[in-house]
Amino acid sequence: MDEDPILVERRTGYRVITLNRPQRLNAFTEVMHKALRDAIADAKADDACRALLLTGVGRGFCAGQDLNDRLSQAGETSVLGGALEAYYNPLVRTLRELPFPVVAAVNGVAAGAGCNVALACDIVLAARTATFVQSFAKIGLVPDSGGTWILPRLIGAARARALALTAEPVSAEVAERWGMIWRMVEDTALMAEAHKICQHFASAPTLGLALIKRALDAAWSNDLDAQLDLEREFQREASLTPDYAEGVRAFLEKRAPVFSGRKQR
Ligand code: T3D
Repeated sequence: MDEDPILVERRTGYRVITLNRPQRLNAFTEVMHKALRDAIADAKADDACRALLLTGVGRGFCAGQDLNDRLSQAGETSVLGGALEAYYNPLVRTLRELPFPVVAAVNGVAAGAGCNVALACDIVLAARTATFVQSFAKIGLVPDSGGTWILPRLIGAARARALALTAEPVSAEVAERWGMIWRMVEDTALMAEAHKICQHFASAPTLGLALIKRALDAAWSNDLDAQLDLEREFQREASLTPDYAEGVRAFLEKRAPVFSGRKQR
């Protein structure tokens, strides 16, 4: 029997989803997409889940689409677009819209859609030996899974254009320097660091964090005027959460806050 294409671990206040097709550098199949979609939906539906950690088994994070599924026995390829519509695009939208932070622990090579799925996460940590590759141009394709949108916004037009056109790999060290990711850490420290961040989020003011995610994403298409209005609305919304009241009380009482992350205590 095939191994589970993803592994799910419940930790206190967060979940860990691990891509588990190491023999193919965790490349996506339809089965893996469906399992990932269900696991994320399950995490979203769980009130106790306040962060998500995404990583991979073995020496790869994810090598994008499993290309074995793109060649028929007769050696023909088929017209693409269906899997983007059905799986990749919903995945990227879901990661951005999840009402809690998503941390990617990029343990190894992240290529093609695997790279862009990682970059769609809220906080990207990468092991020193990890690399990021917009590998699409090597096989005549176009960066997808949000790559053409997010990459120039993260690292600027010149670097994004060159990476997309050349498919040159970027080391974790350079990715950090360019602002493509949050931080590079030593390989042996990667998971401990990723868990530490998720543990922090597990007791954070989750509703406020969800508003921060939405505000930052909206800023990319809003003008300043619209963004100022949005900030006012979101601040109003945040101020109605029990976590705001707790945060202020805790500050004034000089103690650590106890955030519920919920609408009501
Ligand atoms: O519907 C649609 O298709 C549209 C959606 C598209 C989304 C996409 O992601 S398109 C881009 C697909 N991905 C790629 O083109 C990346 C292909 N892989 C690579 O370029 C390289 O494997 C890496 C740069 C990622 C890593 O290189 P390296 O030298 O470290 O490892 P390797 O030896 O190439 O790979 C190790 C094994 O994984 C190898 O299998 P083997 O020979 O040991 O049996 C290799 O074939 C397999 N593998 C790696 N990537 C894929 C893969 N098998 C299937 N699909 C892959 N994407």
